[in-house]
Amino acid sequence: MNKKIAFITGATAGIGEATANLLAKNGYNLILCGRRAERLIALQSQLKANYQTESHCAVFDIRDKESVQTAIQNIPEAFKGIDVLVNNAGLASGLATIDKGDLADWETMIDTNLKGLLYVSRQIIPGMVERKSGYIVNISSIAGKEVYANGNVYCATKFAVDALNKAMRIELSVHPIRVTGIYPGAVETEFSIVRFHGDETRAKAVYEGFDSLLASDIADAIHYVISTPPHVNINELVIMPTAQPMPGIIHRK
Ligand code: NDP
Ligand code: 8X3
Repeated sequence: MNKKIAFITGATAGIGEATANLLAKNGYNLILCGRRAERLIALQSQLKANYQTESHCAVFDIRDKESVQTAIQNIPEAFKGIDVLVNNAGLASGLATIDKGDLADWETMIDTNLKGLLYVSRQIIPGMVERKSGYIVNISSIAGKEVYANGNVYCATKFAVDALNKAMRIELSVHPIRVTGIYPGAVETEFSIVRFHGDETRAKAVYEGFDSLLASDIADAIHYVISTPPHVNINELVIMPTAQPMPGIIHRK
């Protein structure tokens, strides 16, 4: 197998799923990760039929460090030489002022967006260091650059991803491993359904009256950065809908 291998967390939906499709189309073999096994298996068959992609489904919860370790250690030999890690899995849970926030929501976001990203990275980076090659794409958010009202803990986790993105680049460029942070504004995915705990009506309203970003826009950016020549490192890409110049301002029709 001489195709490059990309490991994508959160491949069952949204940005991760769109990225899996685009990278498969562009000749990558894939390790597809998420908790919803049936979605990963369906995606695996679809990518095989459409692009002859070989993929391995790794079903695990990134919050559970033992599961992360076991799933990554059990990757079949043919997929172990990971070229690209896309740290995408993440979520917002709730939208409330800091005096009213739900502690369980806070813990879910911290455990997923920050600790989960660390658990996965800690398992994969040593192999990249050993092979002296690799590309890491960290999906932060515009919420990792600007704080908005009621975003408090979600923003804090995405600022943390920004810090880790910089830290990885400082520490890993010597190997040489390249590291890019991507900071999207509003992308219509399952994100708001998850944020509002399954309230689809409230989620739909977030994207009404303007053209939000599409998951495929972020997949295009990921494909672009990992396709640059080895002497180029795109440090960061902040990508916003034209109608959302900053968090909190959306020009609705
Ligand atoms: P989706 O809800 O559509 O997808 C989220 C993905 O993350 C799913 O595949 C989900 O898989 C996975 N995931 C969530 N929690 C876990 C977990 N504990 N273990 C393993 N996988 C998990 O949202 P998006 O595609 O929009 O979000 C992707 C990333 O982009 C997130 O980090 C998000 O913060 C970020 N982002 C999103 C923006 C947006 O407006 N949509 C804007 C800026 C950044 P499963 O449930 O099957 O485990
Ligand atoms: C998601 C972007 O602005 O909806 O990370 O929080 S925002």
